[in-house]
Amino acid sequence: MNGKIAFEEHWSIMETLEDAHGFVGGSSHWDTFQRQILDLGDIRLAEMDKNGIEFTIVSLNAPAVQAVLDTKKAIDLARRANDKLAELVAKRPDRFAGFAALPMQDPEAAAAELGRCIKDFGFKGALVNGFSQKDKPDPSIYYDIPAYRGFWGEVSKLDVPFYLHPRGNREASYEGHPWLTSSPWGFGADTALHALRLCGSGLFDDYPNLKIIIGHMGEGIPYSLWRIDARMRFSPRGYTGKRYLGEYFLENFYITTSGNFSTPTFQCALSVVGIDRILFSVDYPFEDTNDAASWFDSLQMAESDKLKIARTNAIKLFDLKLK
Ligand code: GRE
Ligand code: ZN
Repeated sequence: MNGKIAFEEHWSIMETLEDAHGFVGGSSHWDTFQRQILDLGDIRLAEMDKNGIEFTIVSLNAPAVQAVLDTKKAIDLARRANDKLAELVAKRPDRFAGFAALPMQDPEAAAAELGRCIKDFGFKGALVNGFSQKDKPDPSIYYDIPAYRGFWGEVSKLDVPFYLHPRGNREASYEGHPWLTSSPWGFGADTALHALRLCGSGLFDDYPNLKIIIGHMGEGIPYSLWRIDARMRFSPRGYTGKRYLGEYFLENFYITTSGNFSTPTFQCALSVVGIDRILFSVDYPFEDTNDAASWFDSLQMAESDKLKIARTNAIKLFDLKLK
């Protein structure tokens, strides 16, 4: 299918490149990977063209800004990365747009940076790599806490989507099994936890128009949603949302197919969130664009539904002006 839109697609500056190294196996693969992730031109466009992807919203790699302990440095890094991304996407506005990287260590600075990127660069929203570290590696800062309500107020005012993207975490219970901390498990587990914390904090009662995107077919939440609400009747301790958690998930979240090209998983996610809230993405260059696109293209479903997932849902969500 042509005309697809993808938006969990990563790019890196030299300064954040090393953050990806540990996740990319083998030195020959690393050579190719570096070329792919640093490029915002011919290499990426050729992959998009081969796989029917018309438009990509590009974001900085993970964890990048979220792992910079010095807040001033985090603010500066986000600003420089966003400036550079703006310059590059402006060369091909017909094919690329940007998501803002945000210095979440300082909620006010993060809100200001988002506003700048939307107003000055026409970025389509933000992509943030999970919790932030500030001053010292511990504790992890999640954005449901009261210090972030003002930030969310600004996101709500700007009315742009916020992509909650994974990063590695450091659960004590993962000790001795470092593979558990990253993309096979920990990325998704921590992102799901973060999403549930947002739902349970009353955030969406305060700002009902917030639009949060999570990747990897919903990071496991669609599969668990029924049980979460079912068990919450008996264990609601500390839950401050006014409504059932599932209602927030179904009204305030969108999910993408990034990095999870499994048909049974897709069927589950689709039947839980519905055709308007599931959208195509790849997770380039951590994933192979052809794996994502050929899997998606081969799905047996009505073409009109496929077009929503591949394209029209994204046009609506990001208010894209594609011809
Ligand atoms: C990602 O950014 O999506 C990612 C990483 C590292 C490994 C896998 C992955 O940053 O999907
Ligand atoms: Zn990703």
